[in-house]
Amino acid sequence: MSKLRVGMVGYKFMGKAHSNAYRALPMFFPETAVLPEMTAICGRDPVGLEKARTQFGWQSGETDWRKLVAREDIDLIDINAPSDAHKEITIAAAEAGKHLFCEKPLALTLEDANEMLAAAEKAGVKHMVGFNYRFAPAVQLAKKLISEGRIGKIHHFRAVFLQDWILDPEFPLVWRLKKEIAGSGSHGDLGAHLIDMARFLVGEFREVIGMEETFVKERPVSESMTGLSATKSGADAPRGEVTVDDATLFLTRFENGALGSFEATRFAAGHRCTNAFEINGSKGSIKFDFERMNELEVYFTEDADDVQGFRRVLATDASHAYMDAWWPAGHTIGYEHTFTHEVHELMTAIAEDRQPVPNFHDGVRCQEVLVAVERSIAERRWVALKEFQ
Ligand code: SOE
Repeated sequence: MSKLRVGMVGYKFMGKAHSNAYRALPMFFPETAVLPEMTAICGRDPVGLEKARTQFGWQSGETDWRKLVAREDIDLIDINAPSDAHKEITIAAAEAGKHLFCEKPLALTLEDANEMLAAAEKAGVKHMVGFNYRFAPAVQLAKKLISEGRIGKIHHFRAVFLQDWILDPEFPLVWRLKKEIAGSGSHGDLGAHLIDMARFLVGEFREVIGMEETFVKERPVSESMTGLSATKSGADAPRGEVTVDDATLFLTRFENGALGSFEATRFAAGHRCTNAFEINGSKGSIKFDFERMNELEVYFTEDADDVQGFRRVLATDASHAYMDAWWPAGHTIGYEHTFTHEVHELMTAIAEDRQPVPNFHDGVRCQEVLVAVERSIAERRWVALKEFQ
């Protein structure tokens, strides 16, 4: 069994998710042609880094990503540090001949995303972008039903990504609320997943029009966050400006004529992680909600009249993507499994000498839609994707 030596930058929320995936892969997908070796983890704070290194099971640690990238005993660099770090690390890693796995959104700007893709292609390395929700078995089932024509021609794609973790105006000004670090707010963080899902299931976007709002314009300053929580600052803490959107909504017309609507917000009280879509076709419909990620609701117009209606399919049978590697039918899986499947695709693609999917091309396409929506909001008009291609 050959091994691929991984060096990972970042050790918080995504670092934990990726580490867990690398650890689970040999146990549940032992037949994967290339398996990861958790060679080195990298982060700036030596104390936090060492804690993560031992907890997650990495062999060594580096506090400077440049040293990590220069190491000869590393084949792939996994970048899950905040978005403003993606470009520099990715390009340096590509130039050092390392394969790349980068979290979404790929970059702060479309120009940066294109540069990252160009660097990866020039270096001839494999590149993957972290749109993990594609890898939920129920989503894979939706893709299969669509590809087999079982819901016919698609008319509508309706998607929402709803969270509420910054509803409290006293929630601190963490990095995800700063444009220079995150690129955008709900739009790039949550909307990017919806855009990728739409491209995966429906196809390319033709034109978009959007609107956005920043409901809380200033927040108490805070240094760090873990997952989606941060320590609240005192009442007299200095305030800083929120420079990203709290919510972004947009409409699209797809190249294939389908219509789409999208809503990404962190102000949907009661919604912790409602990443949901509905697709309506000429022969049926599909509904998915990540909070019930093992299920897919399907409706087929061809069902007999007396049993017409949505049915709930539990996508946990061995016939469903990835499920034969886990548990007997009916034993559900969770968020972390999407990352294991993602890393399975990454390792398999490298072993097969092909680009993983989704890769930096998908990251760039997603970035084009993000930017098109931003331009449409700034200029209050429909924007064609052709303007960027
Ligand atoms: C935070 O909003 C977040 O963790 C995103 O950054 C992830 O990409 C998404 O999967 C869930 O929400």
